[in-house]
Amino acid sequence: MSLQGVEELVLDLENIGAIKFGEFKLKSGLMSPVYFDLRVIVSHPKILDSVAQIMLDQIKEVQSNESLLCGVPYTALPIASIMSVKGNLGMVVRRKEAKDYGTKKMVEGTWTSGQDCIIVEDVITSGGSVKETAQLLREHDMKVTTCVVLLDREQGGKQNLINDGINVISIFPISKVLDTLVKHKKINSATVEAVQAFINNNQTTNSTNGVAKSEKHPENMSFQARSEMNVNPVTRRLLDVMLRKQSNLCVAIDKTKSSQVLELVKKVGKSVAVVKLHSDIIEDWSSAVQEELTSLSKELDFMLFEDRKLADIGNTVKHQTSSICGWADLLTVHGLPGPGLLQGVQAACADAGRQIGVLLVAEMSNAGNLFNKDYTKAVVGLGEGKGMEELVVGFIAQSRVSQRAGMLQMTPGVHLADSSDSGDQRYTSPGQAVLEKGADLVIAGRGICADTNPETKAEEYRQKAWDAYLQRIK
Ligand code: S5P
Repeated sequence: MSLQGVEELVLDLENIGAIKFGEFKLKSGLMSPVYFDLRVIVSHPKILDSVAQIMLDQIKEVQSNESLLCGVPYTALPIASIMSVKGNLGMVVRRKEAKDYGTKKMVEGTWTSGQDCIIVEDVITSGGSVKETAQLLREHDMKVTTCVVLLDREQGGKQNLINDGINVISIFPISKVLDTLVKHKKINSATVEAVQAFINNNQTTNSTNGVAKSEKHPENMSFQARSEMNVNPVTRRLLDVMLRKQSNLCVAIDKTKSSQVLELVKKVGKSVAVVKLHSDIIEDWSSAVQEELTSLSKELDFMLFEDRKLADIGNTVKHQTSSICGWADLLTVHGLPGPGLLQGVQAACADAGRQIGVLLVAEMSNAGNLFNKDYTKAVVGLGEGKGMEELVVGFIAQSRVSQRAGMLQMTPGVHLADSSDSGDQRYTSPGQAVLEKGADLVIAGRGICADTNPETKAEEYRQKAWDAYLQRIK
C-alpha cells in the first residue's frame, strides 16, 4: 500500500472512532489520553478490507505457502479471517471461553507438527495476549516466530515479544499515528505531548536489561496488564471485578448462621472483590442460602469463595467439590495429596459444566503451623505444573511464593488494630500485606465483621489495600 494509502487508513480509523483522544479511564484506574478500539471496524467492511490487505502485504516476506494465521480473540479474528481468504493461507482459531473447559480443545483447525503460525493482533501494549496465544500454539506443536499487529502502543510490547522469540511487524506504531494526525490537523501538539508522556511513563519493560518487568516482578505489574496476559478465565474474571471496583479486598465471613452471613454480605458486598466463606460452619446452610448468595454476588459484583481447604484422594475430592462448584467461584485446597486432588476438582467441574478457580494453600498465617520452605516450594510447583493453568488461580501465602504474573496471591491474617487473636492467628495491616508480603488480595475477617460498623470498616480496608497496590505498581 502506498504511503498515501497508509495515511488514509489512519485517518479512516480516526474517523470511525477506532482511534480516540481525550480522557479514558482504563481498567487499572489509570487515565489515558489515547484509546484504541478496533472492535468498531467490523461495521466498516471497506476499512476492514484495507486493514487485512495491508497486514497481509507486510507478512509477504516472512510467510511461506505453508504458513498458518491465528488471530488473537476477539478483535483480530475477523482481520485474520479476511487475510486468510485473501492470501489463501490456512487459519487456526484459538478459543478463550470458559465453556471449553470440559473438552479442553483450545485450538480449532488442522495443522502439522512444527507448522509455522503467524499471529495476527489489533493492538499491543505489553504484548501479553500475543505471548499467551503463542504459548498455546507452541503447546499445540506449532512454530511461532512472527506476529503482525495493526497498532503498537510502543509501551514495550515489541521488546517483550522479541524476548520470547517473536518478531513483531507493526503497521502503525503510535508515533506514526500521531505524526499523521498532526499533519492532517486532527490533533494538536498538546495532545501529542500528553500521549508521549503517558507512553513514556507506562512502559512494560525494564529498560536496564531489556527483560520484561512482567517476567521478573509480577507484583510490580498492574492488574490490568496481568488480566491481559492470563489464560485462566476465572482469574481474568476476578481481576476484572477487582479493577471495576478498585478493590483487592476479600472479606472472610466466618459466621455460623446464614442470617448473619447474609446480613454482613449486604453490608460489605459493595466494597469487596471476594466474599470468602466456610459454608461447613453455617448451621442452616441450604440451597436457598446458596441461591441468595449467588444473586447477591451478581447484584453487588463480587466472587464467592469457599475456603474448604480440601486434602484427600482425587475420588473423594471430586465428590466434595461437586457440592461446591455449583455455587462457589473459588476454592482452597491443600497440595499435600498431590496432583490427583487437582484432577478430582477438575473432574467435578467438568461434570457440573462450571469452572471453579483453585487456590492452593502454600503458607499459613497462624503460629505453630507445620509448613516449611520445601513444602511451600512443592505446592507452588504443583500449582504451576503443566495443565494446571486453567484451574489454578493462585496461592494462599504470606510471601511472594510464585513469580508467575498469572498467579494471584491471597494473604490472610489481616487486621488494622490487632497483631493476633486470642488463639494462634497472627495479623499484619492491609498495607503491610500488600507492600511487604506481596499480597495481590488481602483477606480480612474479624477486623471487618466483628466491628460495630462493618460497612465503614470494609471501605476503610478496601481503600488501604488498594492504595498500597497503587503505590506498589508506581
Ligand atoms: O493461613 C491462613 C489461611 C486462611 S484461608 N490463615 C487464615 O486465617 N485463613 C482464613 O482466613 C481463616 O480460615 C479465616 O477464615 C480467615 C481469617 O479470618 P480473621 O478473622 O482472622 O481475619
